[in-house]
Amino acid sequence: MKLRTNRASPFARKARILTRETGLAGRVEEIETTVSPVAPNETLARENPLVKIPALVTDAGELLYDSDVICEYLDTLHAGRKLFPASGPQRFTALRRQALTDGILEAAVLCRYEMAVRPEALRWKDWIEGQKRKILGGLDALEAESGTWDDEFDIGQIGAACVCGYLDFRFADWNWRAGRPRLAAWFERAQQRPSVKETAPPS
Ligand SMILES: N[C@@H](CCC(=O)N[C@@H](CS)C(=O)NCC(=O)O)C(=O)O
Repeated sequence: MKLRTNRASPFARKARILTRETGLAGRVEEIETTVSPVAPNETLARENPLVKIPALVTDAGELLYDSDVICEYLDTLHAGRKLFPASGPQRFTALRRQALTDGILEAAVLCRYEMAVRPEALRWKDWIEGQKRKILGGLDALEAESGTWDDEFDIGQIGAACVCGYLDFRFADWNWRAGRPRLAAWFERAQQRPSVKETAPPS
């Protein structure tokens, strides 16, 4: 299988953590791919018409995107503990957490584009503040739940690790840990996992 990815991408990191947690890493070739919302990438466009990463080409040649679909597909390919709980309340808690962490990441990636890609004269401060409010509200929700996480690590926690890592990588000056001691302590522990360590964004 071929996974289009980028070491800086928090969405691609979800899939990269999942392959390492499930013993699938050897079956997935990671192809470092550059993306920008303002520069075409014809090769990627053939695999994902939305021209975003991650994008997966399966062994059967099927094209899969986005990170949610790729992660759930990969989770069907191993016999170990499932990172998408099969049923019941656990499943929907994990899926809701994935939605929450995806939403935070979407807002954070949009802020990054607004602040680093959009020409300075065209930047819209209120819009950035609006996205930032979603990010901070989402982090507060994670703070409220993360106190009970212990060693639990499913697609919800994978998303949370990608959120914390991306904020450290791109928005360290926002100091997301302030007032969020439980999430900060949980992330310290999560970072000890080889899957999280190996997929850290470039320093
Ligand atoms: N909903 C998508 C979001 C993926 C995404 O936004 N990826 C970013 C990189 S982190 C990207 O490819 N951006 C290029 C663009 O927006 O054109 C997913 O879960 O995979």
